Amino acid sequence: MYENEIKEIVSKSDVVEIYKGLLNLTKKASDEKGRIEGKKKLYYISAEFLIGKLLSNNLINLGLYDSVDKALKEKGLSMAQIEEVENEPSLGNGGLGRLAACFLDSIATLGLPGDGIGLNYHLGLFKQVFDNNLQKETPNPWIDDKSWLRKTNRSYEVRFGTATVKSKMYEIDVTGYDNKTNTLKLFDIDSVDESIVNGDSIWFDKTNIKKNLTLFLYPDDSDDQGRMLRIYQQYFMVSNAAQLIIDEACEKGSNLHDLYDYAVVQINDTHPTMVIPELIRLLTNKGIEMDEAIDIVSKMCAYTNHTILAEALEKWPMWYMDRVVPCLMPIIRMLDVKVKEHFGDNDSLKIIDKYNNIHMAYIDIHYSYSVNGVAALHTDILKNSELKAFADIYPNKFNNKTNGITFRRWLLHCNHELSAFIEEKIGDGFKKDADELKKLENFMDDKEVLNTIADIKHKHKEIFAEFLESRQGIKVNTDSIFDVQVKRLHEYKRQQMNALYAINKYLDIKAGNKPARPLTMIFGAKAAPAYTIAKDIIHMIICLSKIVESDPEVNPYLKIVMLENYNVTYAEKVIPAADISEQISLASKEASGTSNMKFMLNGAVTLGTEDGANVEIHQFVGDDNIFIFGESSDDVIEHYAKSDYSSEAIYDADPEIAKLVDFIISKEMFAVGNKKSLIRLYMEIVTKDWFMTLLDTKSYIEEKEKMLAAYEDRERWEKMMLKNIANAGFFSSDRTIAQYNEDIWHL
Ligand code: 26Q
Repeated sequence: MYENEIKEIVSKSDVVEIYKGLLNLTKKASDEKGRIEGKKKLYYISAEFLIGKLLSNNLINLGLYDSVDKALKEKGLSMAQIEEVENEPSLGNGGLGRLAACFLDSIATLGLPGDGIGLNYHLGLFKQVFDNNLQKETPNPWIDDKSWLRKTNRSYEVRFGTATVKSKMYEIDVTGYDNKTNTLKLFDIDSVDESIVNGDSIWFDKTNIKKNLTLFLYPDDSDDQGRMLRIYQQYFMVSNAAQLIIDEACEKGSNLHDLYDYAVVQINDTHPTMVIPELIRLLTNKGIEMDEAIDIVSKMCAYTNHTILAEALEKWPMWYMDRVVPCLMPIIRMLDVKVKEHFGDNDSLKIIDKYNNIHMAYIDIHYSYSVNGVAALHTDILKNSELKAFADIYPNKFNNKTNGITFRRWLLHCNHELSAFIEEKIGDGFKKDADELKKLENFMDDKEVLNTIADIKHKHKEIFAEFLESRQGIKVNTDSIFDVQVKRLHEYKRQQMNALYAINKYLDIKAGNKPARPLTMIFGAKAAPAYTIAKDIIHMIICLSKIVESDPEVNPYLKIVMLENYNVTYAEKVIPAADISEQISLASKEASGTSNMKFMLNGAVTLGTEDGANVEIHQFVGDDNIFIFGESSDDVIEHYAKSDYSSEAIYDADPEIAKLVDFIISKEMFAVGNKKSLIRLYMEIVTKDWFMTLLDTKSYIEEKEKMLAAYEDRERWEKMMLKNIANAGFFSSDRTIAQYNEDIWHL
């Protein structure tokens, strides 16, 4: 199909023209596939969709990739060169946003009618640059004539307390793999003004809603105005969503009393919570009685929780909401009163607490019909501790949906070689039924298969090395072990513990213990602009990389790399190249993790705690094919309950650990780094260490040493790789989405 068009496009003289030609061809092809239709439709509302570049992904899903690739090769070009032309939209922070993108892919692939609803942030999340070994944030513009956005005529009025705005809806096609098309709908306003941003910073006037409403994703919320803007964005998103849902249902013949037969809303974390009162408000405006409106809305909304960190559970002061969304406040107050009528004046269930804060998650739990966690352990913790009061009154609402990833992007696209080799061995059934990967276990003793898998890994180390060099001018040894930790920077994810390992290795080499094989430690992480300690940790890692780099005694054996502006594109390069997948969060804190699944699928072996979906990965691969260490989640939860953890006690009692922590404020570090930042980090670890780094540091170092030794037993390691790939099937988002549909959406 489209052979002649492809030939003509590829014959153009420059890569930008070829890209644009392929963009238009892809848009046309996805349009010709037709839309996925059905009486009932899913609306997946999310403040974030971290979709990544789309060209290759769409070509794969439309079955055009191989023809394009072949035509390009005939002209001496590669797909990678064309991909370079496309900007990556940065419409998400991390896991939650990327999950939403994987879900859209699987929803379309399974042929389910379901659209994403979000915001068209012009400058996205910030772009990270390193300046003086520190993170600096700059804008990340992505919308130009090479983007996938399509402007529509749909427009709604959204009324805030202070102003009224008129929206414009944009669309991006979501192609299903060998299936029809859904859409991602992104709302925006015409009056947004990118020129209010100060130079190449992310500073802007936060008061002028008409100019800044969809300028950035999650503006800095370290002050009242930033937080208020967040509420403006959230309400703008859900008011558009609610109006769209009602319009589309009416077009299909709904009389609104039966709205739940036409629409189901998945609320992605608490950010879209206001869709509940907004739908109730709109239904009552259309003449439906309040009690019935609440009943209708509760039957159509389902909520996903992505975190158990108290500080990330949104609660907003009532006065913000009074100012920004006054028309919702009578409804929210009434929802609160009804909870009290039912359950009495119970503090742990109240929507509006005694300090007049509104708990967004509690609106979701009381007024939706499903509440789910994102991994088995996470859901258990929600039910048994964090949200126990709710699980007791609504035992049937709670359910688990372990996260998944789309194999189209995270295997077929990012690792063509592995995907093709798997197909050669077990056929192409795994592309639609991921469980078929299990057939690879038949080759566990096939030396040739094991060797080929190792060769593919090496090839991806080379591809990554070339990419890294072109991006950051850094060279890495592709015969070294690639040890990778890429994820948002947060203390609970414990990049600082991995950095303590680096210090340990550095000191060890200095003491004369040369490792059997060089180690390349790769980090990638953005820190929230106002999260000081997170930025201090990035600074520490960059300083360590400089120290190691300039020390000829150490640099043949150890390399530390901090990827600049880690994003989906970088992930697609570094994950297939990884040997070790670092998943070292403090047990009980990582809801699921999804990079753990991507690494596994690409043949990396996990070094992790029993946290999030690591627990399930462990169950699938068995004790011999994963490296587990650290305190259990039960014990961690008990430490918090008893407040009996003291990092200072560990520091005082263990000179080995003290030596590593002290290095943070050594003369070597001060020579390359910022004294204030390093001292602040040192003090934090020694006197606070809220996420118990020092508790697990020893067992972490021991386990990692075991892992490096295991790597030298090549056959054992290759078997571990194969075992991980063969058991990744469960973590396909096609499985996750099938379960959402079976248990929640019923499309
Ligand atoms: C909340 C209040 C105020 C400002 C910002 C926020 C906020 C913003 C983003 C809170 C949370 C997020 C993002 C959370 C997130 O990405 N969670 C991750 O979700 C993944 C998908 O389920 C899981 O795999 C990860 O474990 C979880 O950390």
